[in-house]
Amino acid sequence: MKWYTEQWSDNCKFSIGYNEEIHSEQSPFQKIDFYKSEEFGTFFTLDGLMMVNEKDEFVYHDMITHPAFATNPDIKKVLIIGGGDGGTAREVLRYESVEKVVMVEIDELVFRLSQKYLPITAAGVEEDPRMEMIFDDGLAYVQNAADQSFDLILVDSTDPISVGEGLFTTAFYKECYRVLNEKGILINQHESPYFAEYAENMRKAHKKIKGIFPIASVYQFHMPTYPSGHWLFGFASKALHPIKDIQVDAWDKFGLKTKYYNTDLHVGAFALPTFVKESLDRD
Ligand code: AAT
Repeated sequence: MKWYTEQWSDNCKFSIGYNEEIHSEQSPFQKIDFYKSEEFGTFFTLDGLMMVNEKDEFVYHDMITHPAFATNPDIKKVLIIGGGDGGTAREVLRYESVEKVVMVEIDELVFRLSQKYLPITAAGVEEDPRMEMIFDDGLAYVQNAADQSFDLILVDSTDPISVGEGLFTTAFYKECYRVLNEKGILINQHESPYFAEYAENMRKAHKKIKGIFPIASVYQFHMPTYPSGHWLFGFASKALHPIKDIQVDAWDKFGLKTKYYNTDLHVGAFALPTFVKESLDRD
């Protein structure tokens, strides 16, 4: 067996045994590698970092999508930034009430290779008539988008290195605020509280968003293949509070079967461990 290894910190590595590397290509933006493994099924990495695998993708894609819809069941227009594997779009498109989804992914090759090797996330997404796919930089897209044009923005991005860096800036979060309508919600990549480098990125993102949105919280979930397995999304909003405004009955009425998310877990996910709260509150 061969081993894929990711450096989680200076002194900690995570490895997955794989049977076969099925694709390796340098796109204009990043190095893309697809592998086949027993434990996690097919998975792919960007610049050597785990993005998606068949075994735990449901955790991530449930958690990036459903908390916003349970807080505002009237969401109709959604902007996805990144998300090239299609998994986030797949979950959003399960809501028949959604009228329009714009997905802005910088690297078309990630989507094309996911269509070929990861149908679990990418199949059917492009064919949905509500989808508009744009292959461009997410920051450039929001800079040119009209005021108040979306109900929800989901930032399904890589970490704040290389092409993903612009999606962790104050300028980007400000543009998100502007293009969201008065009940708008922003869900963004919020990294991990555990290893120092990731925790620093978590803290910086929270500080920036807190200065822009009146409601800015963070929620957690268990993602076995991301560094430390303890991962976070940010929930920022112009008006709606993820706990006070949750609409349990309305969400149940959608009748969606989910494998990770439920509305009890929604409430629990916003209850953060003390070390995470202290880290987020530190200036
Ligand atoms: N659904 C979980 C998969 C991802 S992949 C993140 C995607 O963001 C990649 O396809 C990448 O090409 C895209 N991306 C990066 N920067 C930009 C940008 N500036 N504009 C648009 N798309 C971008 C998330 C994995 C999270 C990993 C956490 N460790």
